Amino acid sequence: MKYHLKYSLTAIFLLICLWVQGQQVVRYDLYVKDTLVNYSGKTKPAIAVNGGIPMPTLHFTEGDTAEIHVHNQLKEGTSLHWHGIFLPNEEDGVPFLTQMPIKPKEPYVYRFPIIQNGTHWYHSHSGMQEQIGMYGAFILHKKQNDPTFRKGIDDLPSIPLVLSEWTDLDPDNVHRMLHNANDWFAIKKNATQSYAEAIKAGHFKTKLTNEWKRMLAMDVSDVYYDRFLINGSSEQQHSQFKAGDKVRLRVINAGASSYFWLTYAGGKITVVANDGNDVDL
Ligand SMILES: [Cu+2]
Repeated sequence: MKYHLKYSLTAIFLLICLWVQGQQVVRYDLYVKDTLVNYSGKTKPAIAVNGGIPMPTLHFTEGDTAEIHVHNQLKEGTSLHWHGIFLPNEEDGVPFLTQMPIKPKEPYVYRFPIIQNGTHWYHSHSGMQEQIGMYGAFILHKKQNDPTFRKGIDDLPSIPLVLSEWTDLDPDNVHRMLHNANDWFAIKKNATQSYAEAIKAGHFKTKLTNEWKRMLAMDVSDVYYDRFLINGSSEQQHSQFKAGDKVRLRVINAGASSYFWLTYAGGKITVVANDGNDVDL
C-alpha cells in the first residue's frame, strides 16, 4: 500500500512536469548595449541588442508563453514595448506607467502568454532608444491545427523586412527641432515653400493661412534622414530564393516618423495580412 502511494505520487509528479512542459515556455535573452555605427560615413552612437540592429527577430507560436530576459548593459534605464500584443497590462513595457524603467545591470523578465498570431514588432519605450536601434520583428505563428491556417500562405517561407530610418543627428535634437517647427528638414528634403512660388501658383492665401497656423510644408515623414534601412542595412540580398518562388514578406514599419511606399518590379504583391490580422482573399 505504501509503495503504491509512493508510485502514484511519482506518477502525479511526472504528469505535472509534462503538463508544465506542454505550456511551451519560449525563452529569449536580450543583451542591450551601447555601440557605434557608421551608416553614412560618420561614426555615431547607437544601441545594439545581442550585437545587432535591428533587435533579434523573436518567434513564438500561439499558445506559447513568452519569457524574455532583458539584460540592460546601458548606462541608462530601458524598457520594451510589445507593439499590438494582447498581454497583461504590467507586461506592456511603458516606463512609469506599467513598470519602472529597467535600471542598468538590473535583470528583468517579461513573461506573458501568446494568445494571437501575426506579424508584429517590439521596441524600446524609453527616451529615443527606438530611433537608434531598439526595434525588432515579433512574429507569432499559427498553430498547425488552427482552423484559420491557410495552406499555401501560412506555410510559405517568410522573411521579416524591418524598415527603419537613420539620422546622424542626436534624436533628442530632432525632437527639439520638431517642437521649434523650423525649416531645416524641409530644406534638406527640398520641400520648402517660398512666398514667390506660392504667389506664382495663385496660392498666396493658402500660404498665409499655413504660416498663420505654423503648419510646415510637410506634415508626414517630416524628418530628413541620412539613410533608410531594411533589416538594419541600406541593401539586402536574399539569394536563397530563385525566380518563381513565392515568399511571404513580413513588412514592418519600424521607422520613428517615416511612411514607406513599397513597389515590386515583378508585378503585383498580394496582401495576405495587415496589422497582424488575416486579410480575406
Ligand atoms: Cu509601438
